[in-house]
Amino acid sequence: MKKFENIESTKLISSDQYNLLRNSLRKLFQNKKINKILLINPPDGDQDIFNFEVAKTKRYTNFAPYGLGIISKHLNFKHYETNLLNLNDIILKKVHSSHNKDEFDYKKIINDEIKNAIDSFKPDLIGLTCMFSMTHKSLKYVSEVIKKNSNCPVAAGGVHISNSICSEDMREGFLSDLKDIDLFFLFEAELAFSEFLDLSNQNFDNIELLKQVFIRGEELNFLVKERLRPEGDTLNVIPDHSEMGSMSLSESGKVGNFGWLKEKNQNITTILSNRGCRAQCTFCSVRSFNGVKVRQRSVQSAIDELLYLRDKQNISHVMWLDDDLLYNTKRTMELFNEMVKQDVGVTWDASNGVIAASVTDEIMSAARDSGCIGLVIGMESGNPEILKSIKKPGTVKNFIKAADVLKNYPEINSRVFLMIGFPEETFAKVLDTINVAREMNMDWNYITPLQPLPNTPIFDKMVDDNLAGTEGFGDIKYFVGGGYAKIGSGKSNPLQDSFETIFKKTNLDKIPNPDETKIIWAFMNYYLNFDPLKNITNKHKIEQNVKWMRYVSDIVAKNDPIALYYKMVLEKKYSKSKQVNESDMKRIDKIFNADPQWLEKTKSLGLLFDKI
Ligand code: B12
Ligand code: SF4
Repeated sequence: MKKFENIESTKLISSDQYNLLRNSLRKLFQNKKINKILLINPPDGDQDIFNFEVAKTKRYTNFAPYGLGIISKHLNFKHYETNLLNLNDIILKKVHSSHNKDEFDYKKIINDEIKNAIDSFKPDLIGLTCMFSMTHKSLKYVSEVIKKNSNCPVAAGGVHISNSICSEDMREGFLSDLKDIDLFFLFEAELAFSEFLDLSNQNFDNIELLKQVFIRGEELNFLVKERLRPEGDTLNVIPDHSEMGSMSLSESGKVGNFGWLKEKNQNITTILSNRGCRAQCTFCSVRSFNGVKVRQRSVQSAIDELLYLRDKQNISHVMWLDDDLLYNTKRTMELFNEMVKQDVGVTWDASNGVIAASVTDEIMSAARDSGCIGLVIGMESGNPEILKSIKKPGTVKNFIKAADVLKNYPEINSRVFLMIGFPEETFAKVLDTINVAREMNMDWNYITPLQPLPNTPIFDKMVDDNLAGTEGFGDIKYFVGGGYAKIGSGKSNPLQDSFETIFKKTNLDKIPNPDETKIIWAFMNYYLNFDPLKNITNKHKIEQNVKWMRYVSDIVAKNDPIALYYKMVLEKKYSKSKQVNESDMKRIDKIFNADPQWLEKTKSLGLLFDKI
């Protein structure tokens, strides 16, 4: 790869470098005026991981491309013309309008949509977004199709772009894999990008203002790290939700973790209030991406966006995108109280996780009154040593206290994020997590094996210790979260393994290997999530969990008798009927006939269908 210059600021470079950089940019832009910018959101998953049947069940994520929406608005302020092509939404909508798989051609849809958008809009520059490493291959494909159809410069931005360019271990492989992208914007780039376009329209006469960008140069590549962070009023921008397609996203995919709580045909989208997080967990890239300190948007501008979503976009539920929604008690109370005062009437969830120490009675009471129906606490581990080593903001005491507070708000479906598989985590330490989670007794536990992600301290350390490789980042498929997950895909369900004795037959001071981690996952999923469902008595909890189990059993894991068993148990409690549903009994016979191993498994767990 070409040598590259890592420069803090263009103000600090030599005149030779300055000229090299300017000439490279002039060559790329050919003195052409930039006015029209086509912004593209690639599908979350490429063709190889896209599964038509899963898409039909609406389990794939279909989030508003909020970052592109914000960028678009900033460009419009400066009179640039923009057009937003949401390929993720388009591909999911095409699945729903196709009668069968043969009618659906993933690549043709992408090729045609990109070609049509370029032919009709005639952009001067194309901007791509990419948030997840999992989307890398999809981004690559989209960039190749663009280059076949257009000669204009192509820029990309988003968390995955930023993290890969900033990671010394990843950068080279990343850049040689994405040859059709000319410019890479780092961090939150609405200001840096619009400044860049202004500079290009002045033929780069003056490049002192270049910020947070990687440029493929003729002789040298340049990485300018200096940031132009959005602060104050710049944060109070309401993106154009009709451009992002907010009104119909949840018709064809999943928006957040709590959509199953809402009635069908209600529109859900996302909204952003705070940027950044007060913490710096070692497995998370938020600190390096957003920088230190939490920046907050004005309460009124967030309320205005909610009212616009309700009145003009027919939205009845939103998911906050924030990393640290409850940061600053005074501001949080003001936001929730104003939502009540201004009669917003839109329900909300915090799928992304909140910090346990902020879950107080005062906050949760205001949260419930303002429409909160679901939230997740970020806990990860119940072992104090692990919590310290991953720099998690919270102690076991905090987590248990937060869970106690949430017991007073049964209307809110309250969940927790747990992680397993930290490099120094023994069986005994995992047991600590299990015991704390049991004590907390939350509505559901999201259990995720550690996935070291680029540009995080844990990733860098694991690479140094030879515990993680730097190749294959394009192959990352997350273990849970979203329909691209491996669990519940039907083929090999770890719940079928004999997980019950995993902690009994092992030396607890040993660190589990990857196969054992999978079995631990099954143990935790069963004993923390399914098993406690039979003891629920609170009416809100029964109602929520009937809906949840219907979603899990009827949509996510149709051939899993464990989910079906608990759905039947809860439905019986809910309807107070003595009978179980006939069609469910037929379903279970079918599952056992197809796979007799399941009959043994459910029997060994004491799940007796004829005794429900
Ligand atoms: C909201 C969120 C979610 C939401 C939904 C995300 C969505 N698709 O909208 C939920 C809760 C579902 C979620 C789930 C997960 N998430 Co998440 N999530 C976030 C979070 C907190 C905020 C993202 C966001 O919307 N920010 C606000 C918008 C405005 O910012 P933006 O899109 O980044 O856009 C800005 C810039 O990137 C840039 N930009 C973007 N595009 C472009 C394009 C151009 C041309 C330019 C110039 C600039 C530019 O400018 C924009 C404006 O400032 C980030 C952390 C973070 N702070 O980024 C993690 C983050 C993205 N998530 C992460 C992870 C790991 C996950 C999960 C895998 C967790 C799990 N194990 O289940 C799942 C996977 C979901 C899936 N697809 O299967 C990681 C991703 C790391 C990676 N390399 O892949 C992050 C970075 C957090 C972390 N742990 O480090 N997540
Ligand atoms: S609390 Fe959440 S968002 Fe904040 S650093 Fe930790 S994992 Fe990242």
